[in-house]
This record gives sequence, C-alpha cells and structure tokens, in this order.
Amino acid sequence: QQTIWLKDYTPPAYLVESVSLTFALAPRATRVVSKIAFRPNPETADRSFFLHGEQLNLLSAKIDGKEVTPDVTEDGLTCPAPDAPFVWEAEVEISPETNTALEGLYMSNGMYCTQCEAEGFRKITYYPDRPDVMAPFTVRIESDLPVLLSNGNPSASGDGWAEWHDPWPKPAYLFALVAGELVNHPDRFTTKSGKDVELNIWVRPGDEGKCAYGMDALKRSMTWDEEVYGREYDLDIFNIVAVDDFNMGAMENKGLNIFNSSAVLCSPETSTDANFARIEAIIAHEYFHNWTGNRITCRDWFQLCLKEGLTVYRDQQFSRDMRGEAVHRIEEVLALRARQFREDAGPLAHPVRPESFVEINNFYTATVYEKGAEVIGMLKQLVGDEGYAKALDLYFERHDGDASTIEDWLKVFEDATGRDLTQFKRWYSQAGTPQVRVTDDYADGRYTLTLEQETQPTPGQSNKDPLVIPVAVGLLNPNGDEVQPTTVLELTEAKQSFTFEGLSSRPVPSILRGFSAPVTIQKDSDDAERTFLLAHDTDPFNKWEAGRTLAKSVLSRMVLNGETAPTSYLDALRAVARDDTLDPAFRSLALALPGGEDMAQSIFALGHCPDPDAIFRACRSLRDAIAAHLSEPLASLYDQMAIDGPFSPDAKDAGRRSLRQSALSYLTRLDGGERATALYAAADNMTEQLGALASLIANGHGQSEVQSFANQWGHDRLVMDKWFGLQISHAQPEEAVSTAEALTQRDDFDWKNPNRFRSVIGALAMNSAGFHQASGAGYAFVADWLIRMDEANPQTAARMSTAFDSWRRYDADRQGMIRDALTRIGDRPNVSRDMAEMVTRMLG
Ligand code: HT7
Ligand code: ZN
Repeated sequence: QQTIWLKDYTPPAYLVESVSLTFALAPRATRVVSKIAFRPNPETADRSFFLHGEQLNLLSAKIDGKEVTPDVTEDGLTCPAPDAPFVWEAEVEISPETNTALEGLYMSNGMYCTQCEAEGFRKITYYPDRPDVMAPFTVRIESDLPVLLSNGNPSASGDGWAEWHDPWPKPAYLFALVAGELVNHPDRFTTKSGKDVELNIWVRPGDEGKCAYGMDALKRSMTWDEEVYGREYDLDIFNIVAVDDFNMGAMENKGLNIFNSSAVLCSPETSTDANFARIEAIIAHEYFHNWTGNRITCRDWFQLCLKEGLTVYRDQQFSRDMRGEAVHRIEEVLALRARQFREDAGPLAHPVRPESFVEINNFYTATVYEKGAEVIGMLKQLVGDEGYAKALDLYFERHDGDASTIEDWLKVFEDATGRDLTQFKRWYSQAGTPQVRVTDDYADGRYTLTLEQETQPTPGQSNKDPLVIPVAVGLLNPNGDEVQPTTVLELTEAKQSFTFEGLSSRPVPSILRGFSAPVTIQKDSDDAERTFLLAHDTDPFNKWEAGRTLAKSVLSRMVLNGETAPTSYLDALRAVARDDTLDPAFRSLALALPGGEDMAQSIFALGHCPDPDAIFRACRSLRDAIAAHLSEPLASLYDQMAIDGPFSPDAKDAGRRSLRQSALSYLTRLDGGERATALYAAADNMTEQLGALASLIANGHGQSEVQSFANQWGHDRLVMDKWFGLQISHAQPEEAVSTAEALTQRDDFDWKNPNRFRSVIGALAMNSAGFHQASGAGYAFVADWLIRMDEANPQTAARMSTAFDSWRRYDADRQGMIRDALTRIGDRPNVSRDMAEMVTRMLG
C-alpha cells in the first residue's frame, strides 16, 4: 500500500494545451486514439514525462509524429520528452464489457458510459490524470448506436459518428462519454443574460415517463443559482443520462452529467416522497458543481472538500428554499449524526481535508461532504450573509479557471471581510466531533453561560487545539417567552464565559440553535427542562432537538435501568401530535424515535457498551407505549392528513403524507394492520403503498402484500430495489439474516448491480439488531458478500465495509467476531487496494 501525502504535492512537469480523442466503440475491443498537445510547465524545472494508465493495451505511441517506445508499468508510462511543446499520439485498446468496477469506460445494459472521478480516466487512455492539469477536449465517437454524447457542445456528426467540443479547460476526471439506444426528455432554458440552452434527460426506452420531475428540478436549480449566487450556465447544451449500474448517486461531468437511475428517474406511482426530495437535491448538487467543481476545480484530491463541501452546502441551501428551512435542517442534522458523527467517533475518523490516503475513492466520505458543508455554514455565520456574498463573488472572480486549494478559499474570505481565519482553519485539519460542555449560573439579574470545548483523540491526532465554534443561543423566561433572541457566541478558547444582563428570573437556555456547529452539547439538563423547550422553544430546530434528547434520555433509561416510558414524556408527545399550529412535516419528525444505531451511539457516549437486542426491545416497548397513549390523536391525524385530489410531490403534501405514515406506523400496533391493509390496497402512489407495506412488515403482517407487490412491480428495477430493502430493514432482528439470505437466492438478485447489492447487503448492515445478532450470522453474511463484491467492484465493496467501523463499541464477543470478519476480508491475496486500506484503518 503506497500512501500519498498532501505535503508531497508537486506541480505537474507538463501542462496540456488541448486534447483530441477518437473512440471506435466495441464491447471488448474499444480503440482509443489520443492526440495531446503538451507544453513544459514554466512553474517547475521538473521535466519527467509520466502519464497515468491502468489496464490499457498500448498499441502505438508517437511524439511529434515519431514512434516512441515508452517504459510501461502497472500504473502508467514514462518516456523521454522534449523540453519544449510537443504532440503526443497514442492508440490503446480497452474492454468496456468486462469492466465490472464501473470506473473508466464500461457497459450497462448495452449502453457505454464512463465514470472518471477520481482516477478513472487513466483506464481510458494514457494521460496526466490529476485535477491540476486542465485542457479543452475534442471527442469523436464512432459507433452504430444512435445516441453518441460527450462533454461540451456538439460540433459535427454523420452516419455512425459524432464529434463534441468542450471549450472550457477541464481536468480529466470531468470527461464523459455515453453511447446507447436512448430516448430523451427535452426542454430548454434561457439564462438571465438571454442564452438559450438545450436541456435533455436521456434514458432507456420505457423510462421517458419518469423524467419530468428531474427536468423541473434542473430548471429550478438553474434559476436558483442565477438568483442566489449569480452563476449562469456556460454551454449551449446540458445533458443528463440515467444509467442503472453506477457506484454512487451521480457525476458532474462538464455538460454531460451521468446519474444513477435511482437519482433521476421518478414518478408518483413508482417513487416515494423521499425519492423525489433526494432527486431534487442530487440534480441541484450536480448542476451547482458546474461552478463549484468544474469552473473552479481542486488542485489535488486532498482539496476534495473545496468542491464537495461547498456544493453540498449550496444544495442544502437550495433544498431549504424549496422545502422549508426548519424541516430540512433537521433532516440534514439527522443524516450528519448518523453518518458523520459515527465516522468521526471511530477508526475511520479523518479531517475534512485529509493529509494522506492510499485510495482516494475511500475519502468520498460524510466528513469531506457533510462536515465540509457544516464548516462553510459556520464560516457564513461568522462573517455574516453580506460577508459571505462578497467572499463568494471574489472567489468566482479570482479563481475562475483555476485548480484551487483550501488556502485560496479561506484567503478570499479574509480579503473580502478582513477577518483572520488562522484559527478557523483548524476545522479543515482537525478530525473528531468537538464536545461542548455547558454550565450556567444566575444571580442578581445576571446570567452566565460557561462553555468548555474538548475533542477526543482520533487516529494519528492525539492532541486537539481549541476551534472557533459559533454557538447560537437564545433565552426563555419560565413562562416560555423569549427574553434573549438568538445571538451567536463565538467560542474560541478551551473554556469561556458569556454573560447576559438584566434578566428578572433565571432563564432557560436554548443552546446551539439551528445546529449552528457540528458539535455535541453536554449539559446537565433534566427531562423537565427538555419538555419545557419542546413546548416553548421559538427556534424550530431546538424545539425538535428537545424532543429528540428527551426520547434518547427516556430510551437510555429503558435500556440501561429497565424503566418504563414516563407519562410526562408521553403527554409531551401527545401535545405535539395535537398541536395543529405545527407544520405536519415537523410533527412527523418530532414523533419519530431514534433508531437502533442512533441509540447505540448515545449509549456508548454515556460510557456503556450498547446491547443491540436490548435497544431493539426498548424501542419496541416505547413504540407500544406511544401507540397506546396517543391512539386518539394519532387516529384523528391519520384521517385528517389524507389528501384528496391528484398527487403532488411538493413539500406541503409530502409533509402531510409523512405525518399520516407516522401515525399509521403506531396505529398498526393497535389495529392488527387493518388501516395499513386498506391503505395498501387503495394507494395510488408509492409513498403510501410502500409506507403501508412497511407498517405491515414491521408488525408481523403483510405476507400476501409482499407477494402482490413483487407481482405488480417485478418489471421495475428501482421499485424492486425498495422491495428487497424493505423486507430486510423492517425484519425482526432474528429473521433479518435469513430474509437477506433468501433474497440473495432469487434470480433477480443481480448482485453486480450496486443498487441491488446495497438494497440487500446495505439494508442488513443498517438493521442494527439484525446485523449485530449475537450469533455473528450478520457479520459472516456481510463479510461473504463484501469479499465477492470486492473482486468485481472494489469501490462499492469498500464503501460498504464501513458497516463494521463501529466495532469497538460492542462487547468482547461481538468485537472478536467482527475482527475475524475484517481479517478474513483483508487477508485475501487478491484483496483490492480500496478494501485493504479500509480494513487496515478499521483494525488499526
Ligand atoms: N463528484 C462525484 C463524486 C464521485 C463519483 C460519482 C459517481 C461514481 C463514482 C464517483 N467517485 C466520486 C459525485 C458528486 O459528489 O457529485
Ligand atoms: Zn459533489
């Protein structure tokens, strides 16, 4: 395993002026002819000519028209080259059909497509495959297939060929090519300066009815980026292609975004509200990359958060504007805690800007993406909205066309606002979730909040320095009136006090409003204070947070002390259910309980070893208690939230369906499945059909519905992914592994398809009590499949291996079994570099 270090960065010896590629497509023998104009980089004296290349069959190579014989190794080639501009020409042969790793040029259902980020272009041809080498590309595609696409604008075409030219210099990771029998959903967009842009979503025949929402989301994203960031689109055409076999959600290739079909195709009958929301966010994310990622890219892969953190932050802003600030913020935080806090607390913890890696694909993580976005949100709070807008304008002006760094990014904020960000920069280099301990004191009208910060050691970082933490605080008086509106305290030292004067009584503090920083708060509050905040906090995030901490505290006591659910908690929840002034989507979130993984994290943080079975039993018993105590308001909510009229995926109707589903999931515990069975039969949309089925399965009903669902939807691969996943995620713990095992025996368990693989193996890994069965069957099952997948598709296998990253939380028996599973995965002679690195870090 060769480790690559940020500190070792050196500029490229040669820069590229232009690239011309010709592809003669054939499933097992695609010929790629490249003609690349190089020039020496004036910024370095280094003249070693190295081109990356992997799994390529080099047929010929020339420099300035003269045959050369390069020195070819497993990862590239070297060749003597002039200390002056020259033209490199090469021809290679590759085999897209046998490329199961889905990186480089590969085939999916007869269609050719590419995935080049991060280092996939080197599997297409020899090239300096690094993001700081940027060039305009001209691409000719030769094939009998009817649709031939690449980046940029179409420049010419004829029978069996098409040519594309992308005038914007780009790194190779943004290259894309698609060829297939595709149909398009066309539209147009006029930019604010009057440029007419052709828009297309390309899909397999039969899927054209699932494109309208994605197209609408694209046009809304284009308008939003013009209005909020002043960013216009810069080509004549913007193409999106849906592909079934894809390692991640989507890819922002210049002018030719390629999407996992699950991240773009949708219709009311086949997609849930959650699918619609995800699709809207991913379309926006990839589109926003056109400026934050493509026009301004990263100097090297250590700077990944420069494009990903910023683009996630932008797509979150967009989704909040589309769907409601409070509800979306709660959903962001739920996802952050589930994935990023978990990562930060375990052996895979790393800084937002990592300092080393073996395989960069392993660093497309929640820390780089979601924590990277939180860091930008904090920066915006510290410099204010105006400062942020000025800094972003300067960023686009100063760095357009550049391959930039985090230093460049922070410098524009310093220059635009005059603020010194030396200490703030630690957020990029220091891993781990800071804990902020809060104590308070009140005397003579003066209220003092004392905040202390501490970050636990993480791999390779034993000492932690204080960070700049914006802590948004409000104060309520004992009547529930706000006496101090939200104010942002800047915690910069290890321990710091903040005073509020002129208060007539001891206030109740509402800390970390809006989740103003990615930290955990420790405060000796009791359930009475939490109940008070749940009832009175004016900050919607903290109102929800109060209910969440209350639920966790109740559940922890049920797990650890065998207590039963206190009536005060059930009454508080009933008040929320009955409060018609609250947005339905908010009420639905407030009625949801923390899941098994969330509780395992909390119980471990309290200093106990989590028992997944005990957590499962406590959650079940709390759900029963809630169902019984709230049966009357839940039953009326179920009726009240029904929607008459045609389906709309908008946030308002989605919120009503979500609250109705939440009521249903409790009521099914009481009514023997009567309501869910009726809803399943009557549902005309997937949100309700699947929600009803989930409620039935979770309560031991629904065998016939499981069958009828498969009969109805067997032809639709995306719907069937849901069917596979649902049976496992809602299975009783002792049945989860056998259910997963049975599903893998089916003919339609096409395990090489990452979506299908995730719908079974991923769903089991996320069923906490099922995965962590004391027998170890869950670990063995997941390990077996990871080994198999690692041989076909290392990227997807390595990502899923994170299922094991929380192993040190558990008891000695479970730890032993997980260690054995990881050793078995990592000790194979043919283990991939991706997986080897993950196993080493997890066991480390
Ligand atoms: N920038 C992309 C990240 C990516 C990726 C996408 C698809 C398949 C493999 C991939 N490796 C890296 C996606 C994004 O963040 O927008
Ligand atoms: Zn991205």
